[in-house]
Amino acid sequence: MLFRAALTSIASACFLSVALAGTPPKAQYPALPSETPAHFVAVTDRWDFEKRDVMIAMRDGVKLHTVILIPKGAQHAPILLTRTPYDANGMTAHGPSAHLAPNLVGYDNALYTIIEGGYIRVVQDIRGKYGSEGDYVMARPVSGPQNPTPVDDATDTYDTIEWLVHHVPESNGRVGTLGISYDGFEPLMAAYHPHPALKVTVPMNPMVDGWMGDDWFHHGAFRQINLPYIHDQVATRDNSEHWWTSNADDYAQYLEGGSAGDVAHAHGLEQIGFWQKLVAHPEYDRFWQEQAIDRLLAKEPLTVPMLLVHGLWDQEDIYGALAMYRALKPKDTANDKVFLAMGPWYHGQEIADGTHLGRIRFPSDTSYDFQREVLLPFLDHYLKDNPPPLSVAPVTAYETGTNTWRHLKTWPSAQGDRAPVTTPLYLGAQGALAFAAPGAHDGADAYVSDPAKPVPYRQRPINPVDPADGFSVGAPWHEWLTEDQRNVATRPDVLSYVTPPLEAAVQIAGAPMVHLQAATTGTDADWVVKLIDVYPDEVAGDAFMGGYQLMVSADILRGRYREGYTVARAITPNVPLEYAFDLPNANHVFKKGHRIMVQIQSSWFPVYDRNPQTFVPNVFLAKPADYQKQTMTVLHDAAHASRIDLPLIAH
Ligand code: PG9
Repeated sequence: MLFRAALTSIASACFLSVALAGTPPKAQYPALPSETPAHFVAVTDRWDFEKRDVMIAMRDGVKLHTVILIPKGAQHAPILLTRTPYDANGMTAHGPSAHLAPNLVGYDNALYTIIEGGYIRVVQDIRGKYGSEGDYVMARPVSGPQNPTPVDDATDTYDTIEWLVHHVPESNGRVGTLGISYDGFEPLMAAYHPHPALKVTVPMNPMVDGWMGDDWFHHGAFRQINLPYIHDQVATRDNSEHWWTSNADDYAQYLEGGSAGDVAHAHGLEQIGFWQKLVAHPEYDRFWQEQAIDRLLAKEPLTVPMLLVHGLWDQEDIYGALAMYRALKPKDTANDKVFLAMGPWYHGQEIADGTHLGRIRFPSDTSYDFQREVLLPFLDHYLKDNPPPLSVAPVTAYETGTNTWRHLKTWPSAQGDRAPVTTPLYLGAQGALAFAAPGAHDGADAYVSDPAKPVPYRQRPINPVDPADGFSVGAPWHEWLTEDQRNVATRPDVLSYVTPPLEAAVQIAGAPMVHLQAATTGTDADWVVKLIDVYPDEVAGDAFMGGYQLMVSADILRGRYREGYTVARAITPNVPLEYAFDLPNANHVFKKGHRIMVQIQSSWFPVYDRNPQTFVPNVFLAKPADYQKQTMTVLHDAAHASRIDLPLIAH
């Protein structure tokens, strides 16, 4: 009893103290002090550079995290600034190494400008990402109708440069901005009401117009392969939430997923502001027009020299650099402000290995050529004290096929007296393709486009693209535009038209223009048109290239935008209509003995979401029953001559 009473009183005392304190009593252990110091001080005196980590206040008080790497002993050094949503710390702490260059991740470590040039390197997290304060808005529009605040990437760049030139005494007060893709959008923003210390911008593969032909849509067809990017980029400040897959083949994954809206819903994208905006703006309305940077900068005075860098096989932003060039060039009357460098590259390859792209081999490292012959001299000229004279041509363009660098005055160019002449190439009967117009009764070809069996953009299985790993886990995502089109050429829903082997080389320089005469049994349709270089059946010394079908230019049009991009209109079924749209620029020579091919299909899956082929107000919200098989007819008689206008250079 006594024992019980004692236990009861101990128990009730314990209960009382737990109830009173609200926490269980601390267990008593012997002390074993932590081995981690409260504040570890890194020893860096042997480093060949100094690293400063600062928070720079913007005009609205928001502070942006900025990493500054200064070569030891630097004096009068120019500053190279990159503003990024991709983690300034991660981009500057590779290695880590006592030497500056090996710390620079990704594109930086390939840049001679930084490794050899004695530049001060600055990388900043844009507002709302990683170490920076503030709110994140995808490619934040400039202050104005789409952004009611007084701050944007242009003002943030201005404020950052203002701080840098007053707080980095090792600098010569001259600043250049450069970056790729999103980081390439930032130098364009820097050029909008620029700071006087900004002396040059280098937008590389920049995102310029997300609707027209860069990351989000191409001519109205949605690039659903970017859903994982949107998810990871916007869900959290530090991209710590990752897109999941449940199928090793992206083709099956998206097919089972339904519409792009259904796939997004399955991953919780309704929570993400940018996704809500995409769903609300499937058309080229004011939302897109007012943030297209080519339109914005075209209205501004042109003061800061700009080197636009473009990849001919850019799988993400194949539109932006040349759209910007077209918009700005008319203002550059002295031809000394807007420069263009164009190489045989995937998105950003100009800073990676440029000896080959997929199966296509080049005789030199084209990226190294660019860095050494174009980028470094360009930056040195505009940024260094006592600069060398400018040795860079207004346009430096790699000509594929002949694999030769061309130094030109403009693009598309008058190469001496060889300016491109618009020359139609006609589809014909029995799969023929010719410079001669078709005869009166040449006819038409038809195929059934079945949304349940869309044409894959690459050979299956298509490993999922993974934004958390640079879009490339096991999947040669970055090479897909150079993949052999024989993979799909024999499908019954792909039409191929081909010339005989060429008796002389055919050269094009510029944007081919599609004029397709076609009909559908449905009320909406996608048209994918691919201009292809067919290699000879055997290629000596390169077995893989025998008969290879290399796309040199290809794109998609969502048929509902046939009459204009601002309003979607249903297609009248069974009526031949013209579908006109431009393809990406090419600078290519189809060599003697090669053949020119055009392929036509109505899906490119899953890069682009499937067109239901029955008109629905918003394709994002299409329901399973909306997806219907339709018969597509491509016409090529005299009254309905389907053609591609080639920018042909006469020989
Ligand atoms: N293509 C990517 C991107 C650019 C701009 C907006 C969104 C995505 C990129 O590589 O950064």
